[in-house]
Parts: sequence; C-alpha cells; structure tokens
Amino acid sequence: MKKFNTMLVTCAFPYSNGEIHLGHLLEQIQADIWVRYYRMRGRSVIFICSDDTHGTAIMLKAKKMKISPKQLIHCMQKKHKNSFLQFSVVHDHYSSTNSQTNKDICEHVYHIIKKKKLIKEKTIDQLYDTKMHMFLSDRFIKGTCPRCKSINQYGDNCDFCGATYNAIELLNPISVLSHSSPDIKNSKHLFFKLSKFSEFLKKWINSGVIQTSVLNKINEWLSIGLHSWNISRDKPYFGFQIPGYSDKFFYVWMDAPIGYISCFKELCDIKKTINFNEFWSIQSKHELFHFIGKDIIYFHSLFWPAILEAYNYRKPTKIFTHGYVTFKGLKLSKSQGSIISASKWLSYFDSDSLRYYFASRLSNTIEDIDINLYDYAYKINADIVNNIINLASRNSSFLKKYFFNILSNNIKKVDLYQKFIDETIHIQDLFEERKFSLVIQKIRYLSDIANKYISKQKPWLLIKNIDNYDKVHDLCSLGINLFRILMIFLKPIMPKLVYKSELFLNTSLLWNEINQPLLNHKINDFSCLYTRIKICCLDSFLI
Ligand code: NOT
Ligand code: ZN
Repeated sequence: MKKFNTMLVTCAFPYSNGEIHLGHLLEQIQADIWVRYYRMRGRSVIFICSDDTHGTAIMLKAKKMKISPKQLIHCMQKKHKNSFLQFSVVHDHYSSTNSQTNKDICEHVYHIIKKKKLIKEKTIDQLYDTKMHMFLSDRFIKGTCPRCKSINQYGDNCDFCGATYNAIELLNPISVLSHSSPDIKNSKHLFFKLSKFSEFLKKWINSGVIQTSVLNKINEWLSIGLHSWNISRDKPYFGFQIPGYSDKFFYVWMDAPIGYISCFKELCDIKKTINFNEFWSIQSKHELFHFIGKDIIYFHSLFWPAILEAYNYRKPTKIFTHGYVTFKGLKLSKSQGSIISASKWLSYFDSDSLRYYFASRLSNTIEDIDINLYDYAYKINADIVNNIINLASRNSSFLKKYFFNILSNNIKKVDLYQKFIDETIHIQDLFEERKFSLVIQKIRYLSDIANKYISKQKPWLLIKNIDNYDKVHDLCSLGINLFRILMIFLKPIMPKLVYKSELFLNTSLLWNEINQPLLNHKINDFSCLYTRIKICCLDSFLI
C-alpha cells in the first residue's frame, strides 16, 4: 500500500429540496465504511460532502414554502448534516455549493475555459411557461412521446420506449408547474465545447478509472459523439449569475462538481496542513475518489473530467458507482412518496443495523439493492445478537464469576486463533475492493466456528470440577480474544457497537494490533451491547 499521499473521498451532493433518505445513506455509508477502514490502516483520508443547493426545483420549493431559497438551503443543510451524523457518517467538511468559495472558483473556471475558446454562444428554442414566466427544464414538462406515442412522458426521454429527444419534440406538451401548454421561445445560451475532449475522454475513461460494467455505456455515448453542453440557464433561477450576463445563471450541474474543489478548498483554509494546489495539480500524487449512483455517471465520467482537463486540474483516481436502493423491486421515488427517510428509519430502528445490513448487501457492482426488512431483522438477530455478541456474553459470564474479569495469560487452541488472524489479509483485500458483503460473510463464518468450538468444550460442565478451572479460564479468554478480532473487523461498519465493545474490553481496537491478544488483561462487566430487532416493529414500519 502506498503510504504517504492523501486520499480525498467524496459522495454525491444531496439536493437541498428534500430530506436524507435510504438512497443517500447507501452511498454515504458505503463511502464512510471505506474511509474508516483506510484510516484504521493508517492512511490519511479526507472525506467531504456538500449540499447541492441550486436549480429550479429548489427555487420553486422555497417559493411554495414562502421562504427565500437561502433560508431553505440553510435549514436543509443543518438537517442533512444531522442525519449523516446520526448514522455515524462523519465528513471532515460539509459545505454548500452556494458558498462564496464555490462562486469564486466557478467564475474562475468559467473565465479560464472561455479564454481557451471552449465556450460558444448559441440561440436555441425551448418551451416557455407563459403563466409562470419561465423556461421549462425537462423535468417540468410532460407530454406524448414522439416515437411510441405513450402519454405522460418527461421532456428528455420516454420511460416506456426509451427514446431520447429534445423537449420541444414532445407532442402536446404540458407544463407540470401551471398545467398550461407552453410556448416555444428562443434564448441565447452558453455551451461548453465537450466534443473537443472526445479523444482525451476515450483514453481516460478506458484507463481503469471506472467499473468495467459501466464502461460499455460510456463508450457507447462516446461513439455516438459528444454534443456541446449547455452550462447556462435563464432567469428566474437560483444559482450563480454568469459574469457578463445579467439574466443568465450557471446550470446547477456546472457548479455542483466544482463544489468538490471548493469544499476541499474550504477545508484546506481551515486546516492549513493540506496543500490545495498540490492536490489539484496535474502531477498530483494524491488520490481522488468519487462515490456516485449510476444515474449520474454521465456527469462524472464525461463533463467533470473534461472540465478538469480544460482547467488543467488533476482527474479523479477512481469513480465508484453503485446501484439504487429498491423496495420490493421498485425504485424509491420522491414523486411517488415511497422515500424512506433517515428520520423515519431512526424512529423504528438504529443506525448501526442499517450500516450492517447495507454492508451485507454491498459489493463493487452497480446492482440495485432491494431492501427486505425481514431479511434485515433476521441478519441482525442471527449474526450480531445470537452469534457475535453471544460470543462475548457467554464467555464473559464465566470470567466474571470465577476469574475477576481477568483474562488468562496465554492463548490455547492456537490454530483457531491463528485462523482468525490469517483472515486479516483477505478481509483487508475485501474492504479495499469494496466487497463488503464478503467481509460480512467471513465475519459470520468466523463467529460461527468460534461459538461452535466453545459449545463443544462445554465450559458450563467443565467448571463443575475445580481441576478444570485453568482450562475454562483459557477457553473463555480465547473466546473473548476471538470476539476482539471480530470487533476490529467490524469497526468500520458498526462504529457504535464497536465503541461499546471497546469499553467492555477495556481497550481500543486497532487494526495494527490485531495479532496482539489481550493477555492478563482486565475487562469490564458485560452489559447489553445490542438489542434484538422486534418483528412487530417491522410490521408497523411497513404500514
Ligand atoms: N445533487 C446531485 C444528485 O444527483 C448530485 C450532485 C453531485 C455533486 O443528487 N457534484 N457533482 N458532480
Ligand atoms: Zn416512447
């Protein structure tokens, strides 16, 4: 493992117009586990995120709430930060795309790419809502698909036949906002000449930066040919005004990725220990990792690296794409009211159990993850409570009763202990490759063999004969030491449970001390580390 560079890890920025939900949490928990793992391994990791504050939807939401967009985004940012913390997702800095730093950097990027003649003006026709006095973005128009004629399709593509089109091609378009039929009106826009970067992108995207399963799609986009990208929006719009234009704003997808840079810049300004310019320079030895959902691959694999190339900044080291969270096979959607919010989850269940459940389902693929609450409850009760915690509780009871909570001074049954230690290297690889479901499988397997071994030795019978005291002492101390190893493996995944276990074990659990067992060591009284998920909670959650 390379040692001395910094890893910058980001998640996609949640929009300011809604609560944090399980979809956000899947990604943030995935990234947070990865970050915690690498930190345990001694790497310098910075984990950042921001709220994505601009765009029409946020402007309209604020209007509906009769508050200013600034008030809305301020209040949402507080809520978002809080939700993440409740799930132990800890960012080094959580900013907003509406910050002064982001505005300055956006303007600078724009200035540079314009100077390089990478911006062109073009007048285009768009649908205009005469009642609302605004141009309509694709999501605010519905109509009939020009190809298959299915009704109620959005302005960019048809859900039914998959056709993509320009909104003005929709038949019988209707504004979602005023329910009136929009006019066609033209307006001048600013376009980034994306096609100039085709060759660069082809090379870059095929250099191992993204999972192979999404490469085909990206190569398909590249082979169709890239169009210039409209980076401007007409007023009314909540965003940054484009310098030199009184009525034009940067498109939210222009300033959101630049938010990665500005969020990091703000952190550098606070911390002073990290060199901002060195990190973003073309020759940077540091690493940049983006965790994203598969719906925003286009932005991250094409627009974003092209903007970075144009600005002469370093490119991402890797882009890690994941699938959607689904429930009974359906994508959770805001418009259909099927979102499961972070706060709803916490009013029924705890945060560590979601982290464990997601980890047990996550790998480095883009497959969707279907939530099944019965499977969730079964996993927590069977793996965590009945198996892992049971290992601690059953052994600690003997240690307390007969040995003053002091562990013996040697490890007997060295082969079993060694088997646990030998798994470390495999578990490290699995964490690094984001194959968390396999990490969980290994932990489950190990806890199972540990419990079986203890059961086979029957300490509850052995202890009846005083001659066996030493044997029981060694056996239960081994059980606690095996539990300790499992807790080290679980630490990136279930930080709250592991924190309580550290108090119980009376030690900090450190990765690089994994092969140093606790010998002759006093532990604390065992107290309940985790409570079972009640099946009746599931039924009421589902109502
Ligand atoms: N708010 C966007 C979304 O799809 C993600 C923005 C990603 C952040 O939820 N920046 N970039 N690129
Ligand atoms: Zn269609």
